[in-house]
Amino acid sequence: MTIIERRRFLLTATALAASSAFSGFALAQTQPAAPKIKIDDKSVLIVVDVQNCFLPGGSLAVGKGEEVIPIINRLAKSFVNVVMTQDWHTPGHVSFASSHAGKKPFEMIKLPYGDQVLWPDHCVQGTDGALIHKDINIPHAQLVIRKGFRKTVDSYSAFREADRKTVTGLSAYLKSRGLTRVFVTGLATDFCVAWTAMDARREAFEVSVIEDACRGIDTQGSLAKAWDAMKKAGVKRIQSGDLAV
Ligand code: VGL
Ligand code: ZN
Repeated sequence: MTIIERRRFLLTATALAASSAFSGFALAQTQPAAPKIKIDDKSVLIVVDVQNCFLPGGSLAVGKGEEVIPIINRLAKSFVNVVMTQDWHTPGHVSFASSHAGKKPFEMIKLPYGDQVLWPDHCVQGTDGALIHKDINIPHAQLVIRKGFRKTVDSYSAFREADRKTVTGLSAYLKSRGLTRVFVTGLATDFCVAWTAMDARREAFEVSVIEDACRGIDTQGSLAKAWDAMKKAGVKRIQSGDLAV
């Protein structure tokens, strides 16, 4: 190597080292954050069953259910379109363990329309337990769908009752308003949220469940099973922080 060659070599080597160090630095600094999901005029927030019976002190309290309330209130401010659901059972409802001699809550029975989990009495029409929790602050919500109001048929889903035939009218309501993007929150992740989300997919809506705005009951592995089924159905699993709110 001549002196000149040696100088050129050293210069090139230094430049390469500097540039690769720099690009490594640049890569670490500018890793793009996933773009936030924008809420548009085709988006609707569904707030499922945030009712006294499912909250602390309620007859079917969902663990940490109260934690969803501030999250849902905050999210709802960014949605023009909000629908709430209300579990709304008759006294002596078929889904209550107390309606079946010798049966206990969380046992399963067979009904004409299929398997039914039995629950403690909850959300009886017109009782305080059935009220939407007082801390839910969404005055602009436009519709409350009451479900499970027939004595002999349960309804986890806000779209279709447990006989899988009777519709609630929610699909037609959303479609006639041009609402195609559904964001589901509330209680309980593994029952009413999951069934609502999967039925929304079946009705061809784009569906996201906002995980941290939901809490589950988780009886006999039901929470993991529900997430699995939702994934298969094409439901997106997102966090409230993924939304541009
Ligand atoms: C629900 C069980 C029974 C729910 C309603 O809101 O997830 N779970 N009824
Ligand atoms: Zn119920």
